[in-house]
Amino acid sequence: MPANLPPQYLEAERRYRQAKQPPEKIRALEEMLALIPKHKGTEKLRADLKRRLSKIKAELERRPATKRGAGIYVERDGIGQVVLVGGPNVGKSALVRCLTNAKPEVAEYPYTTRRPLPGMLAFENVKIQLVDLPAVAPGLVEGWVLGIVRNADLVLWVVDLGSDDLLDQVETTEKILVQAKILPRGARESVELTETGQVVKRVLMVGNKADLPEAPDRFLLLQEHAGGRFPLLMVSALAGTGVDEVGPRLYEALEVIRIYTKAPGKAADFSHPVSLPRGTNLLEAAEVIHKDFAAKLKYARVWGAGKFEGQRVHRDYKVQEGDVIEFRI
Ligand SMILES: Nc1nc2c(ncn2[C@@H]2O[C@H](COP(=O)(O)OP(=O)(O)OP(=O)(O)O)[C@@H](O)[C@H]2O)c(=O)[nH]1
Ligand SMILES: [Mg+2]
Repeated sequence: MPANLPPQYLEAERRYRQAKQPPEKIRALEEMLALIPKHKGTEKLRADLKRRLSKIKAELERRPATKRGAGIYVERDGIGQVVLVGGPNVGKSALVRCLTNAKPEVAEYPYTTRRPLPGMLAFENVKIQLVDLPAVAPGLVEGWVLGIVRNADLVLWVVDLGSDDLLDQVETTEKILVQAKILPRGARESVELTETGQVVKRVLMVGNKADLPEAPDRFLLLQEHAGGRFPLLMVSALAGTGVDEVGPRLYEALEVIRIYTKAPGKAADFSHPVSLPRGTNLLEAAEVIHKDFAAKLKYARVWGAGKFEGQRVHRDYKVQEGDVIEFRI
C-alpha cells in the first residue's frame, strides 16, 4: 500500500470496513476515491476501489427499493416548500447554509448529507422553505428522498459548474427523477403525463461554484443544454455571487401571489401577506382566510396595482399580486 495516504482517506477506509449496508459501503468508497492522491503510485489501488464500487452499485440496482425511512418527511412552512436536488458534492448544503438560517454540514467528500434539513429563506415580506436533501445518485437514493421531492412545491436543481461531466450529471439526475415518476418542468413547458402515478414538478436550475475559473464556460454549456427548458441561474454559495437572485426567482417559480387584508376604516397590514396560488378568485381567497368568511361573503373592496381604488369586486374576481382587500360580509 502506498504510504502517503491522507488521514481522511484512512478514516473513510475504516468506515468502509465497518459498513454493513451497501449504501454505507458506497459512500465510504466514493469518499476514498475522492480523497486518494491521484498519481502513479495509487493507480492500482484506485482501479481496485472503482471495481469494488461498481460491483456494489450493480448489486444494489438489482435489489428492490428499500422501504427503510418511509416515515421521513418535512412539514411545510412559509409560502412554499423547495427541495434541493442534485448529485453528490454539488453544493446543495452550502446553498442552504448561505440562503437560510439552517446550518447543514458542508464537506469536501460526497454523500455528506444523510437526512433532510429545512431552513427558511427570507424574501421581502415572506419566507420560503428550502429543504436540504441527500444527493441523488443511481442506486443510492433512498425512497424517502424521492417521496419528499414528490411532495414539494418546487425543485431547486443544483448543478456543479466545477465538474467536467456536468451534462452527464444533469442527465443522471433527470433519469432518477423520471424513474420515480417525477417529471421536471420549466416555466413555459407543458409536460404530458403518460403513466399513472406521474407528477409534474416545477424546476429552477442553478449552476453552483461560479467562483471557479472554468465556471463561465461550463455555464454556457449548461445554458445550451438545459437553458431552453428550465429557468437557470449561476451562483456561488461560497463567494455569494448571484445568491440574491435566488429568492426572487423562487418566488416567481412558485407561482403564488400575495394579498393583504384590511378592516373597514383601517390601514392594511403589509407585514402579514396571505399567499395564494395564482388564479385564485375572491371566494377561494376568503375560504383560505376564514371558512365563515367565505360563507357570508357579499363582496369586497380592492385597492391594488394602480387599477383599483376601493372598487367593489365580486366572488369570481381573480385576486392579483399586491391587492389590498376589504372583505364585506
Ligand atoms: N468553489 C466552490 N466550492 C463550493 C461551492 N459550494 C460548495 N462548495 C464546496 O463543494 C463541496 C461540497 O459542498 P456541499 O454543500 O457539502 O455539497 P452537497 O451537494 O451538499 O453534497 P452531499 O451532501 O455530499 O450530497 C464542499 O467542499 C464545499 O465547500 C461554491 O460555490 N464554490
Ligand atoms: Mg449536503
